[in-house]
Amino acid sequence: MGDAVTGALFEPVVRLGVTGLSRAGKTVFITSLVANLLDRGRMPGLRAAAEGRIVAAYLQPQPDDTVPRFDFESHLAAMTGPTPHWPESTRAISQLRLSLRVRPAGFLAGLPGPRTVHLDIVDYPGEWLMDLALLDQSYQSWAQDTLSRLDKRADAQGFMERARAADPDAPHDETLAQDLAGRFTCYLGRARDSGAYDCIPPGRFLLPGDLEGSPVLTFAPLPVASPSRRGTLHREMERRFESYKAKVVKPFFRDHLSRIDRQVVLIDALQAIHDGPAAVEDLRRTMADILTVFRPGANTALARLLRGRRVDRILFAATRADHLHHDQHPRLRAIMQALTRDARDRAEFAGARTEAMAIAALRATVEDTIAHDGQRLNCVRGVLQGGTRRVALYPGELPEDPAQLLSPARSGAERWLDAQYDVMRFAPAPLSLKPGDGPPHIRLDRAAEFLIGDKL
Ligand SMILES: Nc1nc2c(ncn2[C@@H]2O[C@H](COP(=O)(O)OP(=O)(O)OP(=O)(O)O)[C@@H](O)[C@H]2O)c(=O)[nH]1
Ligand SMILES: [Mg+2]
Repeated sequence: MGDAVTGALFEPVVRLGVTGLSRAGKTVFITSLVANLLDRGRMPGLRAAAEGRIVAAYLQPQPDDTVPRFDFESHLAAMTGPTPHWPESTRAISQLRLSLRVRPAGFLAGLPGPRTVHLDIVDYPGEWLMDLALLDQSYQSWAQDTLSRLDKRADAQGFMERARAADPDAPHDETLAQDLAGRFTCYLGRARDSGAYDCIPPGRFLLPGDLEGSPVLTFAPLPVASPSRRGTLHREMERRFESYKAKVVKPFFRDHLSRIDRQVVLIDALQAIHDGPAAVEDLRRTMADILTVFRPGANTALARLLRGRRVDRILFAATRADHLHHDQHPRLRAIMQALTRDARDRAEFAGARTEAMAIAALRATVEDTIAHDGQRLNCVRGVLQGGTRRVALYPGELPEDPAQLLSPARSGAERWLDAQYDVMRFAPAPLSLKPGDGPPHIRLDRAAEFLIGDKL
């Protein structure tokens, strides 16, 4: 019994959730984090690594047999191979176990030998989190909400016309249901591609995986006012909506989310700032929604699904900080902190530690100073994606006071008053890594310290 107890005590498992909307940088983050935990030369900000207490790190078969393995080796080969490129988009949940042999610190330091800490990293699409809003809604209230939002968007009018023309009380017609669902899905895709940060559920419509074409994904919001009658289009839409909640949304929260201890939410804040005040406002709303997911009120459907389990640290990380000269990093962080604080207030959030950072999981640029119109500009240089030319990027000066962005965003301004922020896509740079060094990054070690440092 002594052994069993020591085993359980000294082989803790930390489940780290990594999420973010599509293209936020989840795959790159996990790949670089794992590579930098295997080779810790660039991780001085992770205390256990700096103190030399991590004696070994190795990948192990993960404990969940039904979740796809995160394809670390291929992603790393893509990013650090002879012709470096970004990894392919990944569209579902995946997982990886990294085990660390750690010499204890502090009052446990007298214990014999190192102990093992298992880090289970789970990559899942942020769109799936947004489905939480559905759990407490009926088909009718979801349809009304969604239609009133879509009504305001020009690019949704194609779908809206069809939805208005359809008679919910007519007998169910599968061709019509498919047509409506198809148009609705197309709209969701367009909204996402145009940078709508405020993403509209159902999240699985855009990332269907092996559910593609199945009835749980073949429904759409219809203008309905009265209870559904048997055999009608309305009744069938309602049934599929309920089925989506029961068979898609609930299992995700119950089987995956409920087991997460630490969470990082990756956010392409620079893109949102480039897109303007409305995008920044969407982002702030989304962050509050995300916090609600991790700390649900006691009597909600989610709290029952999670059975009391709660995430205790959440990091909001602005990715691609390598697109800014380091003299602007504190400003990007201040903006993220202000957004996080706001989201916390909105979500009436208490209990877990939250932190905001500006990071780059894989640094693709170098810093430079150029002369422009008699001024010296601090910029970054890199090779543009799909090209071979090295270019300099001066994305514009972020304000020192985050309120200069957040206030216009909140008050519904259409564009920034006197500023403009550029974005570019850089390709990963060819690397020649010293033995013991992982890929170059910005503050990935700090992110790791916040997320798992206390467990090592
Ligand atoms: N410069 C730079 N670009 C990055 C970094 N991380 C991600 N990117 C860019 O962001 C894109 C998306 O990164 P991924 O890691 O594939 O994003 P994801 O969240 O896994 O995307 P999906 O799998 O499609 O949901 C990459 O193709 C890069 O262009 C980074 O640290 N630095
Ligand atoms: Mg991915």
